[in-house]
Amino acid sequence: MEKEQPVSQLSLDEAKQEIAPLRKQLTQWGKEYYEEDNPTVEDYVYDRAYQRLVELETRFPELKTADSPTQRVGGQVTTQLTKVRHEIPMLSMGDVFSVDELMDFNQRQQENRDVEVEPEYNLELKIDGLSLSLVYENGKLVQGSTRGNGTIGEDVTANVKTIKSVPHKLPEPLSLEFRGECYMPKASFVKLNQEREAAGLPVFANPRNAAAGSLRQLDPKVTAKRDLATFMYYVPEYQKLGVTTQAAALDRMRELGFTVNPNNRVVHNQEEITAYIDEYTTKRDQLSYGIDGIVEKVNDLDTETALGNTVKVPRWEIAYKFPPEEQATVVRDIVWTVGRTGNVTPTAVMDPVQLAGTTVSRASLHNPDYLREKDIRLGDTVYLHKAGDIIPEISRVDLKKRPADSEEYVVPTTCPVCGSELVHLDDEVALRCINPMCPAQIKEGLAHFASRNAMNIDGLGPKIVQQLWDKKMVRDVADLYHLDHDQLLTLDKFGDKSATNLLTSIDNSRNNSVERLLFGLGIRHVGAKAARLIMAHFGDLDHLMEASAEEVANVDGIGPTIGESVHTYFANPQVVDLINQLRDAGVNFTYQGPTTTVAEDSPWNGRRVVLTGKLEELTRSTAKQWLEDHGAKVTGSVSKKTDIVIAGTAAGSKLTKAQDLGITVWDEARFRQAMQEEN
Ligand code: 1X8
Repeated sequence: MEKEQPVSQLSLDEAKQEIAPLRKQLTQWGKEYYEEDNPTVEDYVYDRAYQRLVELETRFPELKTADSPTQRVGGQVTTQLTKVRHEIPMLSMGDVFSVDELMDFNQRQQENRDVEVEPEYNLELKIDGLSLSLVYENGKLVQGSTRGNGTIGEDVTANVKTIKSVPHKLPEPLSLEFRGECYMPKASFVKLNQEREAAGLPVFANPRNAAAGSLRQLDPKVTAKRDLATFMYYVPEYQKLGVTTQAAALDRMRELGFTVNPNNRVVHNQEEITAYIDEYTTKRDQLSYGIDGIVEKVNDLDTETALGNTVKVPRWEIAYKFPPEEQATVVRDIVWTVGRTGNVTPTAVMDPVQLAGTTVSRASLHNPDYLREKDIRLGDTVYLHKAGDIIPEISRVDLKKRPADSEEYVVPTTCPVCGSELVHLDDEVALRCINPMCPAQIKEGLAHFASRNAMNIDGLGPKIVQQLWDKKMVRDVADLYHLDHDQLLTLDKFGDKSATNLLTSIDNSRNNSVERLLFGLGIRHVGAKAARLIMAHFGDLDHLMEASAEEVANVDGIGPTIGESVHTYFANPQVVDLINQLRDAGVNFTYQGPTTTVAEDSPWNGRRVVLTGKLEELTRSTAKQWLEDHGAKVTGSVSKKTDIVIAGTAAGSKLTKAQDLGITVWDEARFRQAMQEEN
């Protein structure tokens, strides 16, 4: 994103090409943010993309469309709450990402005025919550509503009345609308998520979503149980309050019994603006509520009115958004790994750096397009940030630090494991190894076959699979059923007991209901749930193998993609051969009725995890239970077999050992992110 061409250098055609997918992406993100209270990208990613669209549409007005995200304020309103119309629209603000941009904004604003002197500004904190309108009649609270799309919001009166900081009655008989932000304090957010976790409910991604999810409830009793708070900051009809400045309006609101944030400051020049921004960039982490920037407002309210609004945003106020936390480091290597489906993904390996509380040395580069787009090269100095505050990501390359002899990174054309030609299937961005005999894929496939939601062969994890492969004892899943005791004794650290146990597990798996087998075969797009639906319908594997793509697609809950994929898979003679071998090995092919499976296709299956140090937001037992429910083995000591160490604060020797052994270490936040992804 960082490396995109300046809009000024684009041709109309290039702009056209860029603009459609950009709009689609922004619409999707907007929907997730405004309607589902569930954003999938960080705000600044959205903001930058949005700005890019604004720039494109400004330079090429002919490309503007009525349904562009730039033509909408906020999202569309889709909940079942009663709708309310905002007589005075609730606009969102424009935003800037640097002091320079802020100064440009001020300059342009100044040009819109016929007064020489610069205006006084009132600076306020930008609270990370959702906008709220409170309407009073004769001093009585009669309506609370959300912004919605700016014109139509949602009626949350009953919910708002449960918030302690919202006065039901004012000391004066005013008929007036007040606006502000509804938020959830950081500590309450943490506590709420703990409780939700314990109750097995999905957690909220951040305090803003928690606030939105709590306020936009059909049942006010739910809202009442959540710790919501408000900061009020705006009175559209300020004249009725008898004030002339924004700072005085804040004081008046405080007198009326509203909670008003105490950190506003009236400033007069750039130095004072910069000082305020610097101060709160530092203090931000110490506040008990989240802020994502600073709001600058013209302090004189008549000047505010005179400046007015553009179609979409006010000319008298602007948000300065904090930059994300970043660290510079150097890329030393780009490694490629082959997944079960042949997906070949690059990972950047960098000099370790401290970033938002953890040591980071690897970041996924997702696919070749991403890598090319960012033009990341070996030896490059790059900036790392954490997406969603958790997942390390390279934001950009520092081109000034690029070594003189640097060469464009050449994406491999052959599989790093089997050497066969790599391809892009359909229009996929992913690079794939489509050699069905690729050892990496087969090994991943074997481990998947044995995994908990598939054939559930206890004791057959990736490490054993590796040995079975190296010793040429197993080449496909059918071979597993011909292993004998003596062979297993040759495996590392295998004795009589472990050999017997593994053979018993393998033997037991013959009797599994067939949906486990179908899932275990690792057919593209067929997850545990789809496998269950398909087998419940067809009853046994032979009937399924005779079915057309359409017949499979017609199963309730299944669609054409899976239908096609299943049909293509079974049309392969090598597959038919494998199925016959499994049949001969006595593996059950019939559906035996509903069984319960834990989280579908959980990546935690069979993982060995060690918990160490003090966890702040989760209890040790909740974490352990969750891991076990998702198929992980939680063990007490770190060894080479350990897959992941989850380290809380003050972790000691286990953490050191994990680092020595090069084992993946996660902090609590990273783990919580993973929990969220699974839920
Ligand atoms: C949004 C916000 C504003 C203020 C604080 N926090 C916000 N999230 C403020 O004015 N102090 S103004 C605003 C808006 O969308 N107009």
